[in-house]
Amino acid sequence: MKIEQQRRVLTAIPGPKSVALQERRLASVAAGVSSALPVFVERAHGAIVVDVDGNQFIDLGSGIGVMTIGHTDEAVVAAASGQLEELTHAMFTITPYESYVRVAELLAEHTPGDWAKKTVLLNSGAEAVENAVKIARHYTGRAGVAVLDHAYHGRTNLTMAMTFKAMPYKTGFGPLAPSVFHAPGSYPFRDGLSGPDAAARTITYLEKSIGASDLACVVAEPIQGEGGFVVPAEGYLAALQAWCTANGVVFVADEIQSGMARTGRYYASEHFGVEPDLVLSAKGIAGGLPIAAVTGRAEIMDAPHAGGLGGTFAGNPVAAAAAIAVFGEIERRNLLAEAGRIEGILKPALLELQEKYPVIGDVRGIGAMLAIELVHPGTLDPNPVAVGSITAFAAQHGVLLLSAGTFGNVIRFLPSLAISDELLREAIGVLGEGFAAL
Ligand code: PLZ
Repeated sequence: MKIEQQRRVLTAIPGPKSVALQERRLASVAAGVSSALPVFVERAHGAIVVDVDGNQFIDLGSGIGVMTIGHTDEAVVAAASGQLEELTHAMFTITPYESYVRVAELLAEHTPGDWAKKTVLLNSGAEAVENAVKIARHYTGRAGVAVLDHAYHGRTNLTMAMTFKAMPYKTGFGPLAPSVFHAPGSYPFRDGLSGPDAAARTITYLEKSIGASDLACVVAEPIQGEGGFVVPAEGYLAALQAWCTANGVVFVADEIQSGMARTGRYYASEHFGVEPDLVLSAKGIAGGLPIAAVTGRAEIMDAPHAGGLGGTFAGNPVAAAAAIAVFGEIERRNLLAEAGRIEGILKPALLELQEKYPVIGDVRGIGAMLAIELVHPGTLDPNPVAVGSITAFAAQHGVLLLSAGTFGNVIRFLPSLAISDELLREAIGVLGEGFAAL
């Protein structure tokens, strides 16, 4: 291992070099780009991130679920560096190359559904969402796009409109794209509804407020990411998909955060018995290189005319080589099983903390996508202040923890599947100290 897999706090957090860099950053980087923690990172490997002052953090966020197979994974680094020397760019829509095709084949193989599939590659998650909507509109000849409350789909004009939370994503950035409708979803901890009841509520909204004949697609995250790792009640997604199928509405699963082995299956949809028409991948697909995809039923994907989809850097050869390496490593190291190992350690520990600290209202998630929702004890009132205290405590003690949630009151755990039991237990220890210090 290039970096010892060990937590090490040498300076105050942030350390002096980070503080100096932060000054330069404030003078040169737009204020709208903020950082959760003003600690400048220098290197990373496996589950450890090293900052410019030499502090080593246990990374429980993985850059929001991107470094799923671990930082600077050897196979990914070798594939990407090798590719850099062979061909850095060609633009697939001018002259194609094999790696793009191979990524499409791998996605067809590993996304849910046993039917003919096709793929378009893009640069970012938001771009994948945009393209899914373009494809669904072309296929159906309809304009309406339905999303769920608490959803996050991106920061571009269309995806900003599809995202639920105004602040910080939408406030002041309008006008927003039209024909986007926000339907109530399923949030068992807060709405207390069963899957069928929550689905009935969503479907009533879709039928009465939009009308199926004007609806091109329903876009849903099988487990909501930014919204707070909200796991829908049992049966919810399947009922929603059945309604889509019955009404000629394209069902799109935004698996940008929940996909690529994070939950112990390639795609979280599999846990819910759902086979979406279109599946979106990004984040963890290429070990940190920017690439994203829309994959789905061939007849839907083939609806747009030749030349209708593309982009300069979309499906870049270096990122595609990295993606092929990620698929290879998931198989070779049987990483799907690692998500279960992580859940087996982390979830019981979180439930134990919940028994001790009633500020933890809910423990939820699947595999290496787990979360706790903090409340004022005995109520559902969100407690974002406690989240701030815990994440700050963790950072001071060498653990990177991310928050989430519409109310900012969720702590999410997205460790790399490469994290050892030891490191995970050590991070849990720090978390426990954080709660004791609250
Ligand atoms: N869909 C489900 O989670 C990205 C955004 C962080 P991009 N989520 C993290 C931030 O503050 O910008 C995301 C997601 C889901 C779409 C996206 C968008 O992916 O690659 O950030 O465009």
